[in-house]
Amino acid sequence: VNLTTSLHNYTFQNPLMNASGVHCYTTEQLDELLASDAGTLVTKSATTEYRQGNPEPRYRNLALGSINSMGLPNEGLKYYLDYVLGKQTDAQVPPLFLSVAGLSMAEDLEMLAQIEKTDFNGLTELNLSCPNVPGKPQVAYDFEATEKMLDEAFSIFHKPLGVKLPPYFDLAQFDIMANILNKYPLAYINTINSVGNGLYIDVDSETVAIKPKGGFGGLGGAYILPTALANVHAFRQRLNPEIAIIGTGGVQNGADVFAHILAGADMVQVGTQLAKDGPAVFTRLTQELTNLMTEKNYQTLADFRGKVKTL
Ligand code: RRO
Repeated sequence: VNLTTSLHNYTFQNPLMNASGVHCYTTEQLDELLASDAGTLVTKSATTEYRQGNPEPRYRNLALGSINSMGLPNEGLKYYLDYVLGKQTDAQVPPLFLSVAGLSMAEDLEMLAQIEKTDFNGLTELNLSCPNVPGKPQVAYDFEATEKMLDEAFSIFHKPLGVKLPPYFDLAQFDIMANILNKYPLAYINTINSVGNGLYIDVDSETVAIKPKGGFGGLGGAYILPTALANVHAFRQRLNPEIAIIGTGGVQNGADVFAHILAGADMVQVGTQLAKDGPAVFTRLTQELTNLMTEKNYQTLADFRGKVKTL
């Protein structure tokens, strides 16, 4: 069995990686991902400057997933840019993903301009879907703002660029967003971010699970797998074949990775399960995926990618 996958001229030994925000704040955590069985990594979404983020507790594991309202805590773009630039000269290191999430279009453009000036040769991910900064709506739920953002981004940025999208729930939203995305030379889309503004309530204590925003936060884990698969598949049906898809959301085991690829994912990211298990999760997931492919007599990911059957 061969787990090799490619995305926009980049090749990876396997399709698995962390979801941005999980185990990728510090160089120590990033190094642990590089040392793991993940195919590559993405850094925590950066702003131009260090941010402390929201008050704790701001992340909780739940029986069926997770809820978070981190509020974009990060070390600032320079920290993550220095990290990827330092690693990319090592031939053992795969191509890396660098995530940015400005609090305004101007901040996004400033960060893209900074990256453009360097010789970073990996992929840049523009996060248009952070659900947790009070007063800042998720950009990608505003179709006009998204189009404007992409117009401006591609006018100044010429390296491989992807966008991180929030989940959509209406087929009309997929039509509109795919029409916009197809106008640009995107390397990929990453779908989905957490399902924004869920509310977990513990009935014993009659209390919410996290402190920021009165308990509202982004859902991850098993709660969101069908929504994630729907977004991967709906976009695969609508996007130009040149735009790759990273499937993110609800992966607990190798069968879930397989399902994302059946829906059309080129690579698959792991958030909540990585938070629960640590980087060793990638050893288990690659093994479970390999076992399942062997049982099913598939040699490569291309043998089943996008080939989900309908009734
Ligand atoms: O930091 C966060 O609160 C956060 C971000 Br930027 C994001 O994109 N998705 C998420 O669930 N949390």
